[in-house]
Amino acid sequence: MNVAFNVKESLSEDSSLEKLDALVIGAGIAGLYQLYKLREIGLKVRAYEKGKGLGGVWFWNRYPGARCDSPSESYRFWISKELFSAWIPTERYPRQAETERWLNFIAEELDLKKDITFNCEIVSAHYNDETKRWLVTTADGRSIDTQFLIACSGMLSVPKEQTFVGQSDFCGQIVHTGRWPQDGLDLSNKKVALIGAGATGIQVIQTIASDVEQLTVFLRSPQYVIPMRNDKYDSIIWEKHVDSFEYFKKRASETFAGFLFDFGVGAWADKAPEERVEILEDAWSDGSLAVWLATFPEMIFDPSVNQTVSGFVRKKMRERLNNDPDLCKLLVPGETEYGFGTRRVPLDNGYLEAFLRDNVEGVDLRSNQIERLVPSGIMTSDGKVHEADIIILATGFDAGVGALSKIDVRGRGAQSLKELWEEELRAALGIQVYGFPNLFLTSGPLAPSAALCNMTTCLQQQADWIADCIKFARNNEFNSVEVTKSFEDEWIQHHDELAAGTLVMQTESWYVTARGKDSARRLLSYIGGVGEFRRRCDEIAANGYLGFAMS
Ligand code: NA7
Repeated sequence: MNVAFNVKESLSEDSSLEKLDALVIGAGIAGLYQLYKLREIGLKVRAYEKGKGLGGVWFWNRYPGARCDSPSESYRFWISKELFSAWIPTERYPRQAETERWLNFIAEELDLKKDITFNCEIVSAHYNDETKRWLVTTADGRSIDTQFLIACSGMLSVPKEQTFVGQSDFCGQIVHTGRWPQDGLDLSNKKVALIGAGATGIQVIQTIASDVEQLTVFLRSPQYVIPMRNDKYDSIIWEKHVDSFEYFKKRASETFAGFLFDFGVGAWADKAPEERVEILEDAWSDGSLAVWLATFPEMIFDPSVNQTVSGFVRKKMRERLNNDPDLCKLLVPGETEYGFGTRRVPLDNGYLEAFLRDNVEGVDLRSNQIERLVPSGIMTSDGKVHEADIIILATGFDAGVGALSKIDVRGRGAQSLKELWEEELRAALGIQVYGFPNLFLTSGPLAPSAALCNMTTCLQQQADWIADCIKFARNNEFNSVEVTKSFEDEWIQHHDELAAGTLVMQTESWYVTARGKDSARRLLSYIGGVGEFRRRCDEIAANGYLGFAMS
C-alpha cells in the first residue's frame, strides 16, 4: 500500500475531513450543470472552484472584445423553458460580461452558490483501492473524502503563459488573455505588442486597434475568418426562440456540432459549381460557423473539395484587405499551408480591417521569429526590437489535458493520470479513463466536447450521462464504476479511424496532440459528430452501461 493511502486512512478517522458523495472540480458551464444534476438525484455534492467567481472561461477570459461565438439560442441550458425564457440576451453573440452575468443568474435561480466553495484550488486526488473512494486535497489545506469525482475543469483553462525567453527582462506589463486583470487594463495611447492570432487574438486585435497608440501583432499562422453577424436581440425576438425551446433542445443534441444548423445541403458531387457557390454564399451571409459546419462535410476529408472551399474563403478575405499583397501574405492562409476548417475557424468583426490602419503593424513569424523579450519590447531574429509598453499573450492554452494534469490525480495502484497521458492520450467517450474508477470527466479528450462542439450542448449531454450512470450504480448498490480496458481500446480505435480519414489530422493546431516517445499524433476531439456520439452514449446506458465495470 502506498503512502498516499496510509494518509487517507488516518484522515478518515478525522472528524474535520469533509465527506461527500460527489465532488465537482470547477464551476463553469459544466460544473454548474453537473452540480445541479447530481443534487437533483439526491447526492451530497459540492463544487470547488479556483476562481473567486463562477463561470469558468467566462470568469477568466475578460480580455477586450471577449464574446461567445455560439449563437445565444443554442448556447443555453436546456433545464426548462421557464429558465430559458427568463434571461433575454441582448445580442446573438453576447460579450463576456453578459455571459458571466447570465451564468450568475442561472446559479441564483437554481440556488447553486451555496454548494460551491470559491477561491479553492484542487491540488491532488488519490483513489483508495480498498474503500473505492477518492481523497481530494486543496491548496488551502482541506481534505475531502468523496465517492465520485467529476472533473469539470475545462479543456482550455490552463494558459500558455511562460512561452518566451527573457519574459522577466521586459520592463512593461505582460498579460495573458486568459488571466486578464479583474479591474481591467488601460491600453489607451499605449504601445501594445500582441502575440497570437487564434480566436482570442482576433477578438482582441479588432477591439483595441482604434484605442492604442501602436499595435504590433506577432503572427505565426494566418487564420481563415468568417465575418460575424451579431444581430441585436430583444424580448420580441427572444419570445420566438422561447416558442421553439423544445425543438432547439432536441435539434442541438442531434446535429454534427451541437448547433441548430447542420450539414444536409446535399452531396458536393451532385451540385453544379454555381450551386455550390450559392450554398456557400448563403451560409456565409448567416455570419456564423454555418459555412464550416452546415454546408459540405466533404471539405473535412476530400482535399479537392477543401481546396475549392478554401479558395472561396481566401477570395473573401483578400477583398476585405483590398487585395494588398503584403497584407494578404501575412493574414490569408496560403494555398499550400492548410485548408479551411481543418483548424478552429474564428468569427471576426473587423479583424482584417484593423491591419489597414496606420497604427497597426503585423510581424510575420514564419520568416522572422521571436528571439527573446528585452527590457523595451520584443526582439525578432532579424535583430529588430519592437518596442512595447504592454505585451498581450494571446498564445492559447494547454488544451484538453492541462487542467487535470496540473492536479496530482492517482488512480488504482497510485497510477498517475498525468504520466499516463504523457505516454498516450487515453479515454473512453472522453468520460472515463481505465485505471481511474469513479472519476468522470466532462470535456475530456476523445469526446466532441474536447473541441468540436457547441460547448453547452456537449457538456450537458456528458453531465446528464454521468448523473444517470451514478444513479444506476447507486440504485444497484455498486460502489465503483470503471470503464473496461477493452471498451477503452475499442473507443480509441474507433476515434482514431474516424480521425485518420480527415484533413484535420494533417494540420498542425491544438486540435491534434503528439505524445509518447514516438510523438504519436491523436485528435483531441471525437470527430464522429455530436448526434452520433450521443446516440452511442445512450445505447451504452440502455444496455446497462455496457463497457463499464461496476462492483
Ligand atoms: P489558440 O487558438 O490556441 O491560438 C493561439 C495563438 O497563439 C495561435 O495563433 C498560435 O499560433 C499563437 N502562438 C502560440 N504559441 C506561440 C508562440 N510561441 N509564438 C508565436 N505564436 C504563438 O488560442 P485562443 O486563445 O486564440 O483560442 C482558444 C480557443 O478558445 C478557441 O479555439 C475558442 O474555442 C475559444 P499557431 O496557430 O500555433 O501557429
